[in-house]
Amino acid sequence: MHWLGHTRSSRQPDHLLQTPDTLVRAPIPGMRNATAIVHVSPAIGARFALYTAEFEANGELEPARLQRFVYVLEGEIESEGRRLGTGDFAYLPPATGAIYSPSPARAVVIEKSYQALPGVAAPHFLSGSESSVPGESLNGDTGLEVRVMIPPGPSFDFAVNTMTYQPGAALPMVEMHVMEHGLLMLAGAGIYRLGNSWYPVAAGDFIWMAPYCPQWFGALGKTPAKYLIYKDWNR
Ligand code: UGY
Ligand code: MN
Repeated sequence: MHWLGHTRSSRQPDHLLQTPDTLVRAPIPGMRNATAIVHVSPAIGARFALYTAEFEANGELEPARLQRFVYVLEGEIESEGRRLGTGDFAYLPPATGAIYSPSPARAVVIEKSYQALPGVAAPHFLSGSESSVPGESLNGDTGLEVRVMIPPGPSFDFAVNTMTYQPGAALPMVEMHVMEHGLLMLAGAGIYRLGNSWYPVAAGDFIWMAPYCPQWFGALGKTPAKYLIYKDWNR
């Protein structure tokens, strides 16, 4: 990468592919002994922000004005009295839940302004472990498993899932939908169609898809491909 200015990263009006060679680290307000890689934010037109928080020992992230979802990529963090290890997640309502890291750790943080629905109660704190969420096959394809981390129902205005593709598995259709996506490749590799381009992608890559961005993925290689995917939901 960076050979004569080459990169797989691409920024288009309806999507962004961000590869590890182009990531820039910078602190954001409310962080101590930590830094952020902001993958997507309203700066590009998204209605949410998604960043990787990289914590040193005794790292801290203060509560945000917005609701948050946190997924631990590596190490251990603490929030609301819970210890979260690799693969664990938590939902934090607006203005709650500082995040601490006793030792170095990395976590995905998603922030979104909560859209209330009349007569529907706002969600409370929750935490869990991605590996204990039962996998559901997508449209009966046993090669493609979805794990839904946020409970369904109108309280939550977004969803965060993982999708695991066995080598050769693919989305059954090119999707075009009103929801936008933030996606972090967690493992494996494949080809992502975004708009009218087809990109090779691999673990560590990030993708943002604007509403109605045509999208399709097929897994390549000898090991499963897995990604974490955010979408606005229920509104
Ligand atoms: O939930 C989704 O919209 C998902 N199937 N999209 C995607 O994987 N690009
Ligand atoms: Mn989709």
